[in-house]
Amino acid sequence: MQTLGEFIVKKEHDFPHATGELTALLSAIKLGAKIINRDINKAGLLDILGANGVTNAQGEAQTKLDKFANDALKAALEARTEVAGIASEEGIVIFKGEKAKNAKYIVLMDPLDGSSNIDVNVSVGTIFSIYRRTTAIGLPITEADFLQPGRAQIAAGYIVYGSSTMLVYTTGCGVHAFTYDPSLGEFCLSHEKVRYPTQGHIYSINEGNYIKFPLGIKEYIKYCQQEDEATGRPYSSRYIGSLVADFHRNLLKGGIYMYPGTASYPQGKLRLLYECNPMAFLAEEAGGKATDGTRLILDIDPYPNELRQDLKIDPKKLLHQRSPLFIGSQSMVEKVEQLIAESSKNIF
Ligand code: P6P
Repeated sequence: MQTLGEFIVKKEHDFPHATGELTALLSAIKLGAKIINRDINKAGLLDILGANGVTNAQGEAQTKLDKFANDALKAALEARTEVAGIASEEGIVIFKGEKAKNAKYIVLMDPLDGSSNIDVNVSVGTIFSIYRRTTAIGLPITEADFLQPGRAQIAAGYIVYGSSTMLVYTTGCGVHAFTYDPSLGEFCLSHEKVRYPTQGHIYSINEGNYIKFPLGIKEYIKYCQQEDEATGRPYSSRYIGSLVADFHRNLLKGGIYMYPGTASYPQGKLRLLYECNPMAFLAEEAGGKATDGTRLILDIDPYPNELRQDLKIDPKKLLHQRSPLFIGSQSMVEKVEQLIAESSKNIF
């Protein structure tokens, strides 16, 4: 039985900064996760379900648990000396005081992804993404510190609140999974160095949007449904409507999750910075792949020079930019990329 803290100390060479700092960062996230887990499990008994009458930065109805989860993680991270600020769909919070001015790291997060599923008792998740600040130590960070390409992440992970609660993270040296043991109040190592199975047989996409999908996506869905013994097709369609839960199942069993651009969401629905990037870091570290259909997610620059030069651009608005997402087993992602490329040549 190895706890998350013991594992980090044992793997101290894995974290290129300092084990103590990663331990402190992840223990703050662990604390937030335990609080969220406790209240999700009793959600039906507490006055904590449903909307709270507030809309978030993009006009989406915020649920009571979204706010609760955001506040729990914010408090846990703000209490640490390692964190200079956080960002989520609720916006950017630059922590105040000398401690924050000298803190090395920033954290982006989706405190409760898929929260609308809680009312119907379906798995949900917390996603986190950790970077070093770009502003010099000793100065307050700015919004631009949160607009780094995913390739610059130093750690990322998620907590999935399902039949068991699991924390899955990477620091760039493999993906490791820990299962929460409520009797100990600890996350214990259950899967070390998780890797995608070479071939996956599961595809996850909201086929209700089929009519609005680009041609290449329609062709890939048909490809998944064809009979072909050599490639184990037809694949199984599994879509929970909760990115973390779909990603976690596909990571362990092999598969692909897709959220393409649609008429309702031309750039896809998922947020590049606090959903796509952390999941893409995990996917690549587990031998998988994550693209927007043509570019690797981790190579997308959220704040390119042409925007930095344009003083009319408010960096805060770029925090919530969306991206199409194709993520999972490498061979499956490459197949959909191939069909997207071929269909784009056949427009006329
Ligand atoms: P749709 C949840 O709102 C989420 O961000 C992801 O967790 C999930 O995969 C997706 O949106 C579901 O979106 O449009 O299929 O309901």
